[in-house]
Amino acid sequence: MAFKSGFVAVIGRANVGKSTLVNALIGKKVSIVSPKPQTTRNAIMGIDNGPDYQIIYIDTPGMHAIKNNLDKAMENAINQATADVDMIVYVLDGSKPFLDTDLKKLQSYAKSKYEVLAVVNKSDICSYESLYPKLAKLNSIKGLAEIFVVSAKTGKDLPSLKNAIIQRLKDEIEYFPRDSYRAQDVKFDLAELIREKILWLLNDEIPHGVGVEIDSFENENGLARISATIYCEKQSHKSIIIGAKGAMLKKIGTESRLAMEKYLHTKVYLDLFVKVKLNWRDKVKVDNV
Ligand SMILES: Nc1nc2c(ncn2[C@@H]2O[C@H](COP(=O)(O)OP(=O)(O)OP(=O)(O)O)[C@@H](O)[C@H]2O)c(=O)[nH]1
Ligand SMILES: [Mg+2]
Repeated sequence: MAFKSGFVAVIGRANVGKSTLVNALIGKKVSIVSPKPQTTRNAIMGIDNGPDYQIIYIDTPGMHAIKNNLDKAMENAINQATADVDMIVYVLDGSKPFLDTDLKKLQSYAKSKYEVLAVVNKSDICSYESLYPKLAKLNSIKGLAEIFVVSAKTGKDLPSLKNAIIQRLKDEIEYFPRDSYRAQDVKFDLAELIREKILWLLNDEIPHGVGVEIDSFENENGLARISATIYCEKQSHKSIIIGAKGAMLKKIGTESRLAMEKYLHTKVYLDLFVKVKLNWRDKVKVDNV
């Protein structure tokens, strides 16, 4: 087969497993994952280089109601990500009821210029009896290219999804070097690694009010020196992030450092600070609103 390539946007509601799916399809971790909705905030590109193909996946933030500038920026990221792709992989959570808003969105994408693959994820935690009526709903949508039932977590039926994507690639351009699987810069990744730990270690609404910035990053002689600031919205959040006698911040720091060492393949020296920045989610710059 001649070389083929193309762009695939992965979209769907928050927490359905889009990032898990992208990581599984590529076989490498390109996007952070957590049990909390709205984990992904930017469009993240992950590249799958096969012997005769290159698939560029764009993992997007989950669709949700817009409350602040960060939400607007996230919606923009979805719109920009889908503007110029060849295919849309629309992910649904098979273990939850399908909402009308999902079906309407799917319908409108299916009518548009895009090739749309509907992917029902989390098949490992749902029975076929419960899936059957949901699949019937999807089947009634005209214009869907194909429907898949998969588990991003166990990898079940991912090869057939991947195959369907490969079959639909049309371009012949090598968009990225064949040895790369990421398109973001290192500082972005490092900040995301810290944010992921915060999502896992802290409960409820605090993580969503948290942003991470890398203040400095030097990588010399097998040692990376990284300084980062965690921004939160309230003094009470700051206290929780720091924890009793600094225990939580220490834990976030240690776990982030270990993840960074794995990612950078060097020893890491990490300095972490916590600052209160009121309404930082409203101060996010929103491009092209
Ligand atoms: N059981 C099961 N859990 C899954 C599967 N795929 C993802 N998950 C879990 O679902 C949760 C959300 O996964 P993510 O990949 O972060 O979901 P997302 O759609 O990217 O979420 P946002 O970025 O917030 O929109 C995590 O706890 C995952 O481990 C699956 O196939 N089976
Ligand atoms: Mg995600």
